[in-house]
Amino acid sequence: MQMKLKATVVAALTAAAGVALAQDMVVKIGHVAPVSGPQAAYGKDNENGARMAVDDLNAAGVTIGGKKVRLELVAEDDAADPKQGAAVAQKLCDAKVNGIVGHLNSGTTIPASKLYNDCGIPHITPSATNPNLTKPGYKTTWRLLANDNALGAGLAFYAADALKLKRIAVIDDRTAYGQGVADVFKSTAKAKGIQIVDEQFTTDKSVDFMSILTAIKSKNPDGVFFGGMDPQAGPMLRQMEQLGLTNVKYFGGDGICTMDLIKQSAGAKTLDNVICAEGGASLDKMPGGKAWKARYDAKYPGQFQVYSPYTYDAVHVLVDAMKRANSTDPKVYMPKLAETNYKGITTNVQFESNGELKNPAMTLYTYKGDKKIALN
Ligand code: ABU
Repeated sequence: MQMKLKATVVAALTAAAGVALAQDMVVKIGHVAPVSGPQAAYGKDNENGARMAVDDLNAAGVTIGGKKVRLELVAEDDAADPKQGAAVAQKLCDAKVNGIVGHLNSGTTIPASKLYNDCGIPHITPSATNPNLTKPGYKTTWRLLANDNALGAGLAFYAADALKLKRIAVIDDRTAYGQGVADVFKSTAKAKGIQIVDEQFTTDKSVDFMSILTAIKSKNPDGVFFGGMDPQAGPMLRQMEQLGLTNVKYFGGDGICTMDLIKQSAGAKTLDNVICAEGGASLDKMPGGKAWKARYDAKYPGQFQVYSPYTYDAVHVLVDAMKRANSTDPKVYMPKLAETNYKGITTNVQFESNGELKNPAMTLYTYKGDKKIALN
């Protein structure tokens, strides 16, 4: 009899807990990055950061407008392809997610930003750095790091003022990011008196650069700038070593400034010639960087690349705006994003009126052996 009563009480409590869970409002956070193809390591790192934020927020408990909410990550793969990026963006619009973190690449984020504007859902990119992203003035577009105007110019200043280089060849992968950052580097370098001795082009799928590097070698440069990502930069560094371009500095933006570059360059000594720039503070200088990285490494061993701290903050920035608006409805909480003043792990996040981050930091890095080292 007592056993039966006990079972009834347990069933009632379980049912009550079930009802309580069912009553939690679900808030869907979309996330888009390439988690397949050559750039999958970046995409997984981004997705990990967003998932960690969702897990942390759910564990802490989130209440919006007096209601307990449960966050759910809707993770999509755009394979770094602009067409797939647009298809996935439309899918997230149709699913009426409450906010979006992404995309990773400028080439996918720029076309997707129009779709998000049309469907009225805000997106925060943690990594797309082409300045054109914020030019249309969409109220739905936000960026959490410095753009390529800062990165390209910062690298050119370093080449001219710190390294006193005179002859630089420029290569880009013809993507929105690669071409954009290379253009800023070129114009700033020329203004600083550096001669651009050659310009070559490749793609974000190529791995053989022997012919363009041979052409560049004949121009006797003291530096090479590459606008592109690490699946190209790694093999390019190996091939530069094979061609004897071992005393040539190698510049690139945040796209090459990854932990995977160490693996991709497979022991090439030319890795030590790399100078790359990221549009934020180094982990050591981020307000919560070191402690956060230790937690990330415990949860996702060996997967850290570069942008996961920004996807982590992006989820929090969206939820912070929802909390201040007492609403998860994008129409209602969107104006609150403009008033963001959020102490994140990357920085104290505030936005300019065009969606760019206020006062972004920039860090230059080099590599020594298998270590990535901040120069400032
Ligand atoms: N910022 C470099 C990688 C992402 C992009 O802008 O395409």
